[in-house]
Amino acid sequence: MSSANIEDRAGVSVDFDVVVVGAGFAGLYALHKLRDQLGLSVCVYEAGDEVGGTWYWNRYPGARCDIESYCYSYSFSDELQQEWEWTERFAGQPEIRRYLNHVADKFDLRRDIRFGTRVVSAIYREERSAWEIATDQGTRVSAQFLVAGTGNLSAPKVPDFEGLDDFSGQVYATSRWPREEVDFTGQRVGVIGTGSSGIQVIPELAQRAAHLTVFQRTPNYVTPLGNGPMDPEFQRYIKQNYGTIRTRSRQHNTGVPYDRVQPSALDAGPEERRRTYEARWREGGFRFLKDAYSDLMVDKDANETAAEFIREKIREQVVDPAVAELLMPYNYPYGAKRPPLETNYFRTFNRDNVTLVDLRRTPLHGIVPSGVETSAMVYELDSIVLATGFDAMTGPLLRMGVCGRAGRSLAQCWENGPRTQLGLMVDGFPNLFTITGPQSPSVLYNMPLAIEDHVNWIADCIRYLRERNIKTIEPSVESVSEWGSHTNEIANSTLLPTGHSWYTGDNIPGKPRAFMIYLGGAPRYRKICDDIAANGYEGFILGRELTTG
Ligand code: N01
Repeated sequence: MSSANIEDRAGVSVDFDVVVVGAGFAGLYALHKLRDQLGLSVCVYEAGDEVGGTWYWNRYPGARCDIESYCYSYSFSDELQQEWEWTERFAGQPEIRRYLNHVADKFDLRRDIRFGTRVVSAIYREERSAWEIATDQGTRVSAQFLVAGTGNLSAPKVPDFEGLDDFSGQVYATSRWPREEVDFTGQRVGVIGTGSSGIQVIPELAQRAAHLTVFQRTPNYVTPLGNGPMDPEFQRYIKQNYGTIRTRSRQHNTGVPYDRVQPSALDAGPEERRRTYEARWREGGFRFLKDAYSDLMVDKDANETAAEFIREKIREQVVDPAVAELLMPYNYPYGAKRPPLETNYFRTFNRDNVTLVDLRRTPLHGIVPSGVETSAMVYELDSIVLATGFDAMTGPLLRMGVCGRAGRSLAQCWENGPRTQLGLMVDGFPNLFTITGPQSPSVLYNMPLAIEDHVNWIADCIRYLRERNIKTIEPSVESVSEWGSHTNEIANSTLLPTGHSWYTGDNIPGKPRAFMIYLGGAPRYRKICDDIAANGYEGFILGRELTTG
């Protein structure tokens, strides 16, 4: 079916095979795969004005990826990976946005994307076995399949600072940065939040503002990114060996071709351990976390060796010992909050125009017209930058107004935390697929590869259904419960659930606590997904008896 007549101007509904939500890495590949390889009619709704998803919205100074770009990119087209030249080891947001625009052009994707259009409700109509999707532009369409490419970190946490609206200066959020360049010259700027976004934006703003005040609640274990220009020789090597590199990446839990991890930090003597940590520290990326010792995330003592090494490095970089002490994380294991990677972060606190405020000692009371008020004083500011994070994993899906069978909302279904089969589907929500949904490896894998794996699985599933004239698929209640138990069991055998962050939902007041990422590793996960498909979608209910409207 051609996708030329997506909807008419009078807003009359027209059916699609598939509606995809989001035009980031996930939505773009889903559109290409489902439209161009399966021949389905596909309509994509995207709230932003351009493609890019997370790389469209998070355009704050310093935003860049922290998995090497030659890995943090699509693998589905060898032509694409051969023709695209990365200029830096870890591409900045503008370059990634250019890359995604290039992908959209190359595969002629824009014609089936409705930009500036947010999905506000998606209701499953049982009598038609179809989804009815409504947007904020007043359109209503129906589709047999609904594919959420809404991302894991796309719903900003709504800050609950008292008095924020009364602030007389400007407020910016890293997650919704303005398109126009913001000139901070001569300004007193405050940044609230020292997660990955704060850690990237702080060194940049320190160079632009007259004075920068950083409001830190929890210090982070931060290791160097190790960015630099892409070496042309290395780029040539990658292109010649891309097939092998992608295979090796997919065999690794993190989706990168790391291969030097050693079994235990505790088996190594102090000198050998130091040498290993030093080497991984210098190499950058996630090598320190993922390519040093494999027991860092399961053994507290092993973890503490890495944690203490990082604290020593903070002491080395920060001149004022009192400031260094404030920047040191102590009361949770390394990696139990998502560790940020830095470029010049700690050294920024050596600048005369930067002040660190410890919100644990002097809690933030609220925002007043002239600035930020803590229990100690008011910090007078011209601009406030919120780097306060996201309602992660479940937030983007719950904000879409999804209702499944019998009018049951996704919010009701997930009131005690996400319930899914494989992080891909939800019981009671037929034909709804969630790309990198909660309880899949998602954010602890390499996202473009995680997305490709999921989209390929979804495409195979739809092809299977179509070939057999099956109208609906949904997981059984039992399979969902089993997947939840399996996911929790693995998570609880690690140190990760002991942290308090968006991994667990702790960053959002009132959100049910649940560890939302599958930690069994992407290779094992992929095999489970493949086996389920090979066994005729074992654990899923296939609705032969239903007919589309
Ligand atoms: O958000 P965060 P983020 N009062 O939740 C603080 C990805 N990412 O946007 O830790 C005071 O990590 C909060 O303090 P605390 C990456 O996966 C990737 O930075 O809750 N402070 C914390 O310091 C990352 O993990 C890249 O005590 C408050 C900060 O705000 C994820 O996105 C770049 C507060 C929030 O940190 C999220 O990162 C950027 C309050 N009321 C992001 N509320 C790459 O490099 C929150 N905070 C690829």
